[in-house]
Amino acid sequence: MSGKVVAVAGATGVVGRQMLLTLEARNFPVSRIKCLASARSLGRTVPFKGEEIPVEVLSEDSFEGVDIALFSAGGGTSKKFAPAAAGAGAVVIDNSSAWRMDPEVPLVVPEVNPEAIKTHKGIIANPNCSTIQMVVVLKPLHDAARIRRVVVSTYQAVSGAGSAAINELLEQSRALLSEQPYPPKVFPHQIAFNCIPQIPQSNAFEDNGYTNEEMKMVNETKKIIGDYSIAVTATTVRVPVLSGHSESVNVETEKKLTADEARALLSKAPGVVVEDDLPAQRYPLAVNAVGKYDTYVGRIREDISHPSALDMWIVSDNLLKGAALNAVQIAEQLL
Ligand code: 25A
Ligand code: L14
Repeated sequence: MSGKVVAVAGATGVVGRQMLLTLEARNFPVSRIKCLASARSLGRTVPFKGEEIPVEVLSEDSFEGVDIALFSAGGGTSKKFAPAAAGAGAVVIDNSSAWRMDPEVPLVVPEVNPEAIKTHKGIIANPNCSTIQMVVVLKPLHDAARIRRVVVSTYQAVSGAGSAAINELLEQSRALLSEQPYPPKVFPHQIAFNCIPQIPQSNAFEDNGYTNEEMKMVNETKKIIGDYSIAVTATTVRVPVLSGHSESVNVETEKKLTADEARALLSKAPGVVVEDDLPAQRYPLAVNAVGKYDTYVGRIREDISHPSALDMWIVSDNLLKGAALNAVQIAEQLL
C-alpha cells in the first residue's frame, strides 16, 4: 500500500471541502482518507475521488494510524484536538489561528519560508488568508530592496467566514432586490451592497482599536518573512464578493525599486502572476482568481507621495492559496 493516511477535520466546511478537492486535483498520494466534522454533520457524506466518504465525528481517538491531519474547523477545535492528533503520531497542518504565533510552531508559506517546516514538533500552522497572498508578493521585493513599511487595505470575500456567510450574502441580495427585509445574522451589518470595516464578525476589536484580522496580518507577516523590523499596518474590510480576496498594498523599501524592476522581480516569483497591462485594462480581479492556484499582482506603480515606495493590487482565491492549497503544499513538502 502506498500513500499516506490523511484526515481532514472540518471536512464539511467550505475550506475542508476545498482541501479534499485540492488533494485530489494535485494527486496527493492518499492511501486512506478520514473526513471528520462535528456531530451536526453525522450522517452526511463528502465526495473524494469519485466516492462518497461518510463523515465521522471528530474526537481525540480519530487519529490512530493517521499520517497527516489537515484541520479547518475553527480555532477552538484546533486548540482542543491538534495536540491529540500530534500525540498519536500525525503531523497536523492547522488552518486556524490557534497555533500561528506559538514560537514552537512553524508558520509556513512554501514559496516564502519552506525551511521552517523542518522545525515542526507535530503541528505546522497555515497562515491567515490575507497574509498568505500578501507575503508571496512581498518576499521577492524584500530580498531585493528591504521592505521598511507596508500599508495594506483588504477587500475580503464572504467565503472566508464560512458557508453560512455565503448564504447570507446571496439571500440578502435576493431579498433586497425584491424589496424584502433581510436582517443580518452572520455579519454585524448588512453585507449586500455594502462594505463592513470589521473582520471577524464577532469579538473583532483589540484594545489598540485594530481588529484581530488586522493584527494577524501585522504579526504573521513578520514571522513568515522572518524580519520583525518590517512595519505593517492594515485595515481589513468585508465586501460583497463571494470568493477571492483583493488588497491595496503600499510598500516602502530601503532601496528604491522602479515599477519595472518590481514587475521583473515579481514575474520570476513562484506562485505569483503579474497581470498589469493598463491599455488593455488588465489587472487582477477576484472573479478571475477564483479556482486558480496563483496570486495575481497588478496596478504596480511608483508612489508619487514618497521617494521609495510602490503601490499595487494583489488578488488570490482565499479558499485555495489562502487556505486549502497552502495546506496541501505544506503536506507535499512533508513527503
Ligand atoms: O474559529 P471559529 O469562530 O470557531 O470559526 C470557525 C468558522 O470559520 C470558518 C468555518 O466555517 C467555521 O464556521 N473557518 C475556519 N477557518 C477558516 C479559514 N481559514 C474558515 N473559513 C475560511 N477560512 P465553515 O462552515 O466553512 O466550516 C466549519 C467546519 O468545521 C466543522 N466544525 C465546527 N466545529 C466543529 C467542527 N468539527 C468538529 N468539531 C467541532 N467542534 C464544521 O462541521 C465544518 O466542517 P459542522 O458539522 O459543525 O458543520 C457542518 C455544516 O453545518 C452548518 N453549520 C455551521 N455552523 C452551524 C451549522 N449548523 C447549525 N448550527 C451551527 N452553529 C454549516 O452549513 C456546515 O457546512
Ligand atoms: O485567521 O473571516 O484564517 O474572512 C480566515 C477567514 C480569519 C477570518 C483566519 C474571514 C480566518 C477570515
